[in-house]
Amino acid sequence: MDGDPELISVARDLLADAERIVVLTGAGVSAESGVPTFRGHGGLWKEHRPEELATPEAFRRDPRLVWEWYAWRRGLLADCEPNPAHRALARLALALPGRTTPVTQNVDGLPHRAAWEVAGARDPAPALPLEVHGALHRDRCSGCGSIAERPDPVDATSAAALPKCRSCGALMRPDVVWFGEALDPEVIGAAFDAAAVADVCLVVGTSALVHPAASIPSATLAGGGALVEVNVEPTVLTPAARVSVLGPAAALLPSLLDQVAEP
Ligand code: BJW
Ligand code: ZN
Repeated sequence: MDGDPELISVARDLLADAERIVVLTGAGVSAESGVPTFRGHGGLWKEHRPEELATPEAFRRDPRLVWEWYAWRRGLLADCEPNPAHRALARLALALPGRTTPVTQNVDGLPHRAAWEVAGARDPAPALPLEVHGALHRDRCSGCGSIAERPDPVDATSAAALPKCRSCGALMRPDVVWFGEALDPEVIGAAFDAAAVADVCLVVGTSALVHPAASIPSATLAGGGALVEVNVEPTVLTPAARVSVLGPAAALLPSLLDQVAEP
């Protein structure tokens, strides 16, 4: 499915006329890079639901199991590359600096890699999204909160082998936001501020079921702006969208955005 050309044209016009755009991406934008989504077809891992694994309670109960899951996902990501959807979004943000705010729920770091790739000699900053759910490649201390980059794979074969904090000795954990945990108020606040003044919120590849991130498009609607949705299937946001284009993000976003991003 490659999207209805008429709907793509309406979406393109809305984006071209917008002074300010906020882009909210979810797992679907990375699906064509080979990163599994959470819900629906081919969603994540074994018999566990993310809601049952991605919680502080699960980590307290069985940190080895949780680390095994995240180590497996880090391993998967090592073979994944940004796809044409990530690059199209990076081109848009670089073409409209200060007018586009990219926000992602994804922890895979692929938008950052696309931003650096597309920016070349330019500053990638306008295309680096607000990562409202953190980043998978970083560790954070479950005791003192200190952050560490981890270039090597985590050994999750035994509880004793799990990584410990160099400062306080507590267990390290992935630097991501689990269910029941607060999002960084500065990061999620900046996303809501941008959404509230955006003329268009472009929502790509999210089921929009996980709050507060799923409420970001509502802030644009409340401010009088419009939603443009790109997804392979309808979502809870579809009835509120001015235009909803059905199809895979990597196939649709380059043709949808590249004319908007032209100088
Ligand atoms: C494609 C495609 C292609 C596929 N092209 N599209 C209000 C109402 C109800 C509940 C709550 C509420 N407010 C808070 C809650 C509770 C909870 C919550 O939302 N629960 C609901 C599930 C019911 N929220 C929280 O707990 C949050 N914290 C919080 O609220 O704290 C309050 C607090 C304040 C003060 C002190 C203490 C606490 C935290 C939420 C954290 C979510 N974390 C995760 C895991 C991150 C780490 C990790 O990756 O392991 O984030 S869960 C998981 O879901 C991940 C994602 O970012 C997030 C969203 O998923 P996403 O991206 O939408 O993926 P999918 O799989 O759901 O959808 C993929 C979509 O792509 C589908 O639509 C496909 O069709 C589409 N698609 N291929 C285009 N090629
Ligand atoms: Zn520590």
